[in-house]
Amino acid sequence: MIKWLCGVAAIATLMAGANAPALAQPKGQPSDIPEHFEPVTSTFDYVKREVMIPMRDGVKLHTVIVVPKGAKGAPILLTRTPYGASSDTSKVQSPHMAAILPLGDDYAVEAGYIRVYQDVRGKHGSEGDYINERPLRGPLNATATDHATDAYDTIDWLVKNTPESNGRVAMIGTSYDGMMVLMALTDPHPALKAAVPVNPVANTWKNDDDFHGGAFRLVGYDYYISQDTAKGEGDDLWRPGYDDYDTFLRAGSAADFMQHYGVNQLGFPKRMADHPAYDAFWKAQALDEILAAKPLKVPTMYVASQWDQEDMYGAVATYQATKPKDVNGDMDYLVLGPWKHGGAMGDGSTLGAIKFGEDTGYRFRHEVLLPWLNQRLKDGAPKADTPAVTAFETGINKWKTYTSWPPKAAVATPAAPTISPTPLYLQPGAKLGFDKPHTGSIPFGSQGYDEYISDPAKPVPYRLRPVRPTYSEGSTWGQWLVDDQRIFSDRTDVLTYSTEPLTAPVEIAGAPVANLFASTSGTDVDFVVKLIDVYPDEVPHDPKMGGYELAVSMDILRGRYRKSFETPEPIAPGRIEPYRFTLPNAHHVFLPGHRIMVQIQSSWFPLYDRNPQIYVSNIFFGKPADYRKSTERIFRTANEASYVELPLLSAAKP
Ligand code: PG9
Repeated sequence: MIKWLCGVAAIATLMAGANAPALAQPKGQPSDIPEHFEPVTSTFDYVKREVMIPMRDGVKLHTVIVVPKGAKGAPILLTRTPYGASSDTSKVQSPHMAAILPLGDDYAVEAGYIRVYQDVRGKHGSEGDYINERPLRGPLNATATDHATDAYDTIDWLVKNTPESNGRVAMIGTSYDGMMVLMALTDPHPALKAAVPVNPVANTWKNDDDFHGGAFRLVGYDYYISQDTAKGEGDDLWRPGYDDYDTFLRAGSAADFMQHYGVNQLGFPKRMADHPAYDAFWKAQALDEILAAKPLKVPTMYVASQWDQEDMYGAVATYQATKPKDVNGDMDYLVLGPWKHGGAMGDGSTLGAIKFGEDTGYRFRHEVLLPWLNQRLKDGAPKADTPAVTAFETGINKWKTYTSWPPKAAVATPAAPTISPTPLYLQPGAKLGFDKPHTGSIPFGSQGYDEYISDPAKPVPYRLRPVRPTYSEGSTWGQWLVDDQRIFSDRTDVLTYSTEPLTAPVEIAGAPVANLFASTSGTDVDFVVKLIDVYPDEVPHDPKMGGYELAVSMDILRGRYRKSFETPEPIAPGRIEPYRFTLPNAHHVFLPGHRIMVQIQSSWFPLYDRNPQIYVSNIFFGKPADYRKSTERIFRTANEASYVELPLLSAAKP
């Protein structure tokens, strides 16, 4: 039809051209695009306002305020983010507030909260300079502003300029946004009535994001390329191939990778390379330690994920550091769920192959978080009676409540259970058991250790290859902690120990602790310890889970930090030394018929950079010739008994 009309018009023009003088070309025809288009929003159930809020130093921060239409006396829920306030408030174009906001805001929309997102200074629509993880005012920040003052000034402005509000504000945020919540708590505005740091970055060196046990997370470089190369969202880090295992191995050391890919132009990655140990630089910004030294002023619900692939440290550590100050028991709360990073704010029905029997994220938001917030934010809301600790127990898929974390009671009762730290020992024949090795438990003619060769030229992958880039399309990065560990148990550079099938449940609540007695033929070495639940060979209701090796808790220690995170020390070749390190928190039941497994290895690549295995002053700058094979021995004798200490909830041994 259009074609036909065009044809007719063309013929008409031609004919006109043949018989008549040429028509003057019309000048300045009005554009079809109006100078200002006014969207018609009268049917919308919300009003969206975009404002620039002035901070005390004159810098203005871009803030999006979404108000339920007709709201009066409504509380405000504020998130400060480096990831884009506009995108957080425009998931789709819709007349419905619930549709334009992230899924995890469902409870707040249903309860009539005013939702506010703000770009932190220097990012997206906000003025000012961007400093990644800008330290609080003090030795590392000589200016008069930080994220605490920006939160303060923002809240001050919001309560004075949002006529629909009741003057009460809560802050919530996940990960970096969770760190913004923690920073606001260091000097809170009086209108800040509740805080919810979800998987917050509290201590970047101590197991949040970039360092674990002193080993450095190579795969984090993607984050800095997309986050720190542009005011808005930067490009993804390019790749020469499909498998990150090859990409990182070919690059060499972390510094070589930085140079090859241009990461060495960025401030924060450079600062990390300059501060490989837990020195004054990291301590001055350790939010768990900073908040522990401040009075508790704002009720806070810390939200942790059992399988947080990024920030598994911050929530529990900051809760535990601040809880002793909560003398009346109404300031500090902890929730531990069966989630990945940020999973509390999504659909928490499954994680990878693991099913939880319900949408645990939805239940948390509606039945735990919302009543707790309402009590503090809404006029006349009922008391929520939130327990100090709410934790989902995986294995049996049940929510439990406790008065402390880990659960401790002077006298244990079913209502107030307590943990007893219980060693699960490595034993001869690749076995694990609760009986301590004793003199004579080593069969005649065999040694009291197991050994393997760790070769930095062939590091153990952290997941099945090809390892896809962290944030690539369709990436399953968020579920790598629940990957089946079966593919590693028969590698010759991985030691694997397991119990017999259990005859009674083994229930843990808290942080398992790895205790190795080990020697190396080199002068530095990493140890990775994995605590694994091995499913029975057959699982009739879910056949693909037959024999599945589900990691319940695992982490890494860089040997040079075995005595002190601040002062690294070489290892004497061949000397047997203790290596003790805490694994991430877990609340799990190993069920009858299952087996408990421990895997030990000396690399986890390319999640972490390779240890050269000879002592160099800064591993970031290791040279190709520094990377050497070494032999690791893990001891299991009466005097040098290696074990994983389980936070057993029932004192009874299986
Ligand atoms: N875990 C992310 C991050 C924060 C800070 C530095 C690097 C990564 C995040 O999701 O915000």
